[in-house]
Amino acid sequence: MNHYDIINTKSALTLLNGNNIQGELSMNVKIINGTSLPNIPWQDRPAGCKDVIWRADNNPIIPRDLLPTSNSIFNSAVVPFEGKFAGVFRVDDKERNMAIHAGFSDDGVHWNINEEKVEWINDDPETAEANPWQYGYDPRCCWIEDRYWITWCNAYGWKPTIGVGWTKDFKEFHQCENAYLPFNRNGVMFPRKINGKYVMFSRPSDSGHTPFGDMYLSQSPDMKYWGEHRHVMAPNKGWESLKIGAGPIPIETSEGWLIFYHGVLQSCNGYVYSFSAAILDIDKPWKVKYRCAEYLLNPREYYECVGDVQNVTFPCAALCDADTGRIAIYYGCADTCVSMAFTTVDEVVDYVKKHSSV
Ligand code: BMA
Repeated sequence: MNHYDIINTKSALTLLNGNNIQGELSMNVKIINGTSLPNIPWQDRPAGCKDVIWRADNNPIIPRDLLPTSNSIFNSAVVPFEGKFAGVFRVDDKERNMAIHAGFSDDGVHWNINEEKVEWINDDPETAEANPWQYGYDPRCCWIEDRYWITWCNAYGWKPTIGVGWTKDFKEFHQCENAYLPFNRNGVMFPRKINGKYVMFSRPSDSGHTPFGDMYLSQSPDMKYWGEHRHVMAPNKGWESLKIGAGPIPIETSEGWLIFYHGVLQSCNGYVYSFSAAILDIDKPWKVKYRCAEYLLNPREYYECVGDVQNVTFPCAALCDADTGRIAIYYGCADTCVSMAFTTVDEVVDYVKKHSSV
């Protein structure tokens, strides 16, 4: 495979003197198995901004009180759906129950979120009996083959592990068996089978506000039985020195799997959640090819620093347009609201490679 394939399309970006301009497309990094998303929500990098990832100027795009009953809406996942967009949202209500709600959007920016939480259908009565709903949070959503798979932090006996379910229409949601034993968080699926197996990241943890954690991945022939566990990454640099966890669904590129992940620093005033990117081997995704030594986005805007939990930027989804390499990232802010940020595949891959600690 030529890792520097150039693809040309009519409507894309080139970079000139650090500014995005409309023009002839020349993407250095090719997106594999991606889809055209000409309606991807997008804002050009603001004049004078030198950051690899830049924020939307209308952040936060989802306020905490979008629903009459919501205390906060954050750490949520969106996908392209029927030419528009749909998603699964973490909604904590005013009793402080944590649930997942479905939502819809024409443009990926303005969202209608259902007031009613998702009622999961258990196709197997034994699963229903063994795993009654208690709480669920931090959903991710991944199109694989013929449906949208959803993973989330799910209570089993009031102890967090990874819940698994699916939907085809964002109206009817089916719940499967939990993937793992407690304690676990940040279950994130890959968008296709690798070597004949489904693959999912997770971050084994403890019952509380886990003061540790490495990223692992597990493999499954059937979405039910998960094994062949592999260690992927441990905390490394200062910004992520306490614990790390997978974020959006990995993006397949000619350089490897592009992932965004969060990292936590323990300061004298509490945890600080930032995020960055890494590139993993396509066939053995537990092998890290490049890993950015620096964070790419950290809490510094008011809505990221002030809220129910201060200093949190927590990405759970990324849209990607295969034609232009544009990426729109959705991230939770201060455990309170949802914001968006933008980058391009070329820029983020180039930066990660040049600033890699691996
Ligand atoms: C993690 C999770 C996230 C949350 C973060 C910061 O452990 O609970 O949902 O955003 O802590 O509070």
